[in-house]
Amino acid sequence: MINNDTIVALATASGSGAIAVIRLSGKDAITYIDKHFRSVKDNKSLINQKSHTIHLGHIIDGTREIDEVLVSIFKNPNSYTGESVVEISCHGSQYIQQEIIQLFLRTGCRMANAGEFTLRAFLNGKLDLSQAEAVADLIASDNAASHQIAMQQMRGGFSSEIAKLREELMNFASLIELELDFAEEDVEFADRSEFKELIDRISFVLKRLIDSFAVGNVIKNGIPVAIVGEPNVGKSTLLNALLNEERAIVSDIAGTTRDAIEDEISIGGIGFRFIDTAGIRETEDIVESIGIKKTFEKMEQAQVVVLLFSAEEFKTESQRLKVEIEKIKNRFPQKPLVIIANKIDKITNDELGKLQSQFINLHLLSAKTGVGVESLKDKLTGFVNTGALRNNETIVTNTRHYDSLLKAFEEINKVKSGLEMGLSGDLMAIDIRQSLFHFGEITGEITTDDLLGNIFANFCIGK
Ligand SMILES: Nc1nc2c(ncn2[C@@H]2O[C@H](COP(=O)(O)OP(=O)(O)OP(=O)(O)O)[C@@H](O)[C@H]2O)c(=O)[nH]1
Ligand SMILES: [Mg+2]
Repeated sequence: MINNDTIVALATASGSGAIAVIRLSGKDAITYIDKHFRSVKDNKSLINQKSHTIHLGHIIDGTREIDEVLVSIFKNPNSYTGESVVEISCHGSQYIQQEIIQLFLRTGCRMANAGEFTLRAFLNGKLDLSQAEAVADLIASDNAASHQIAMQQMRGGFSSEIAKLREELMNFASLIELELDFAEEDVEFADRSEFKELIDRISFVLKRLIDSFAVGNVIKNGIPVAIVGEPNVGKSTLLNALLNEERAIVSDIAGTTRDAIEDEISIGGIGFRFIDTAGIRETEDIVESIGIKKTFEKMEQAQVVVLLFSAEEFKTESQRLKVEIEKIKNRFPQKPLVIIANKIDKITNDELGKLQSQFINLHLLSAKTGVGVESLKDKLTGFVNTGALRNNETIVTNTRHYDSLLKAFEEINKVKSGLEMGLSGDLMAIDIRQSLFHFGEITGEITTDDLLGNIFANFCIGK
């Protein structure tokens, strides 16, 4: 992939705003802007300006002024992409944005593909592949946790950990391969006990990174929490209370919610996706029964299930509820379950006390008055293991990295048992090379055009 052309794209969000930024990158970026820029004060040529300078002037198409703008100049190789980059800050009218972009397309630029600026940064060695992916994660981050992880990955925390292991392993691989050249002499350049120590260390780090994906995946995608229960117990009211918004229709008619309703909020810096579901009951109604089927699917997919009953029912039908709770527990034995008595505003304090002694761990709540909603949020964050996050450890959030780590781990374990069995150097070298390959996949020492295409296609245009 060699890029000889100069690309252009809108870098800010599409639509109108106070200011928009249009970005050019490539060998002719500065020549092109110079053609269409007229300084406000003097007749300066942008070609002769220093890198990292900003210039006030007009974008002109022949004699026509399109806008008054600020132009920032970054000269190759000191820019985001490593090429010459020009950023035009113009007034954020969509008309102006389009006029300027069209002007540069006519001048010789090509419209940038999704993620192409970052792709070029990668190809020019400005960032490695996992850092480039972190750029997309950073843009997508919408809570403190995903932001923290993306920032850490973008700074290169993850890559440097991988690169270090890879280098050490590479050194040993070379020594072992060197031994092969002296096969007749039966020499050992690679100290086997040192090697074993390294393999153990690598295997330990890989295991930690692989395990971190359980947390990372949850942080990146939000934690799905299904709110389930019989009709009319207040599931939709609870959803609204959690979101602080009238998201779902609430009514005293049983069977109000028929389709699952989802929305996300951040609690304690972590994204939670709440799913309000159709109340579970026997029904003849076809639409409702489809909704109920969906409820069970959502429970299946959820990380946590919030099971709601009405406090009044607890009072009058406690035996039945015990059976219902057992049913759910048996159906989803692995799933963290929060059992809630809602509508506690409708029962007396005495009755509340009784309830609590009868059902341990029952969460008391009134979705209507808001009592118990905050403590429910605390309980939910308790389900997320945030230890790694607090300690600022590297957390893997990317499925591609996770896959490569698993494969590398598998190969390293082969090397390990090879060492234990006294496997010959040539066979061991193969396994080592394989694990090196998977390390390289993460940081991008080893890539294919297909892989790059897939990764950068998920970026926005202009990034
Ligand atoms: N007093 C009191 N009423 C509540 C409370 N929570 C919900 N309600 C009322 O209970 C009724 C049913 O509430 P919804 O939130 O629609 O119940 P739901 O579980 O979503 O019901 P379906 O969608 O039919 O399954 C409404 O009239 C709510 O105002 C509460 O904490 N206290
Ligand atoms: Mg409802």
